Amino acid sequence: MFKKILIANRGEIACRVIRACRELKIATVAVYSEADGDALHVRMADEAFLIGPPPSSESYLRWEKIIDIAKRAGAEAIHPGYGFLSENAEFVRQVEAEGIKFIGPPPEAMEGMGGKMSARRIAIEAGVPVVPGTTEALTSFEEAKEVAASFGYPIMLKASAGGGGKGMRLVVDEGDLQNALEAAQSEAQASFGDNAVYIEKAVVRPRHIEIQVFSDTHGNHVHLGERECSIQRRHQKVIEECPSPINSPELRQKMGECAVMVAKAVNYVGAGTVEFLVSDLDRSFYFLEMNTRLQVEHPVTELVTGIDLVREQIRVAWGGKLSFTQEDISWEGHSIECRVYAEDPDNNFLPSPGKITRLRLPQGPGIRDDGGVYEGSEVSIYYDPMISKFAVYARDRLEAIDRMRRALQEYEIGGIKTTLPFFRRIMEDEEFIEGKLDTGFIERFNERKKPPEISEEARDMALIAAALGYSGAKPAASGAGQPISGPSRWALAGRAALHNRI
Ligand code: MV4
Repeated sequence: MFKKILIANRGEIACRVIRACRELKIATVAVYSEADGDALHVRMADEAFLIGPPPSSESYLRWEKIIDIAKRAGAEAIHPGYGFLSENAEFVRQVEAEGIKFIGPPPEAMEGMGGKMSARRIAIEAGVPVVPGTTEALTSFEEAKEVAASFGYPIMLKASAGGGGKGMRLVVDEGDLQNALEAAQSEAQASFGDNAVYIEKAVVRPRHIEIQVFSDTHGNHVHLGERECSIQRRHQKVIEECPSPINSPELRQKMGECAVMVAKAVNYVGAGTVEFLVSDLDRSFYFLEMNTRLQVEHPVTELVTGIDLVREQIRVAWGGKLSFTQEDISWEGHSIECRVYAEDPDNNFLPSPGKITRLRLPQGPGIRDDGGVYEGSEVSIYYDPMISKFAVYARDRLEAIDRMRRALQEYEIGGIKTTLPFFRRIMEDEEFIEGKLDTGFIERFNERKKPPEISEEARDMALIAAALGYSGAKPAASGAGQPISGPSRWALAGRAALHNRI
């Protein structure tokens, strides 16, 4: 096994990888920017090296410096985490040219899946259903008009190089096509230096469900089931769960087989994720893209399958065979993860950097916190403001929701605003509890939670009712528990006293 690994990342994912290394008795090398001298990953690693100024373009993306440190420190492998250099095929080639193992897929697999059009061609070739559409860049408005008419509106224009919704437009009829095409192309050019845009038929109210795949260098390819990731805000996942509320053994098997077909088609190695859009109407599913990295939301799969994906990544990079076969994998219980961000949910999710003056993590049954901060750490403006991923595990979905509610009450982060209050509200939401999830969930949720436009008289009555302790709230539909609308009064009083707030 490797004796020493360099982690080319920061925050919670660097900490996650260091934890796996420690269990494997592998020494760890951290790299850090000038903004991260006191960061948790630096404290956790056996060694740490400064790589440059705070902006990631001058630190975490400087691959030549990172490779140089790996060589100096004697690291035999580099784990890229997610983001930063994790899907950069050129980086992989440079790492391997120095005789260092890259913990991830071969560069050819990254390139094959790197562009949406190329990924679609590979999936079609493999016999996997893709959303009806084209696989070549549009060359003119006339062509776009013809193609769109042949598929029927609504259609989506998508940038081949796209990600995060950039260069993507929904077009509901021909009248909007020309403007949308020009906008998508210029956005794609500006964001990715590539104006290639193609057409897909739009799937109405889709679910975003992805399949975790794993491959080794001995030709074994397996899947570890699905993650439901429909709850997103501005193309950022917010809550993920496993299994999907619409899961059935048949659907999992069908999607799993398709995901494995994609992995095989690109000679995949390591942990990967195949994304699908799933129609709520008939549960038909379509390949969307493949992420050639370990994903943020991997813990929900780990909790339900019992498999440590990072440990397995390291084993596979070393050249070992997968430690399990497809038949060995089973799914037990239900897991839900909330991404805790240093953002103000009551102010349009404005980033809220600053010092974490208080941190109290939930404890007790069925809890997992993948954090990257500690009490006293600074949340910097330079990087993604996700400070922790918080997951619960229970026997079934309703028990998991009850557990998440309880845990979110225990969870306290002081000094900065976080998305914790937002999650407390979602866990009380009827649509969420019923598992009616699609990519429009957050938007509808925000509409539902908007304070209603009411007369002053009605508002006064409501205020009086509130003061008298009346509540119009319906009990939530959860099986086990009663709805919890925030901490109980004794808890609040106790906490306030503790903090000298009273
Ligand atoms: C779609 C779609 C409907 N039909 N493609 C958004 C980001 C990108 N990864 C794919 N996206 C979508 N592609 C077709 N043909 C709807 C979305 C979409 C979406 C997908 C997943 C999660 C959230 C979303 C929010 C809006 C739109």
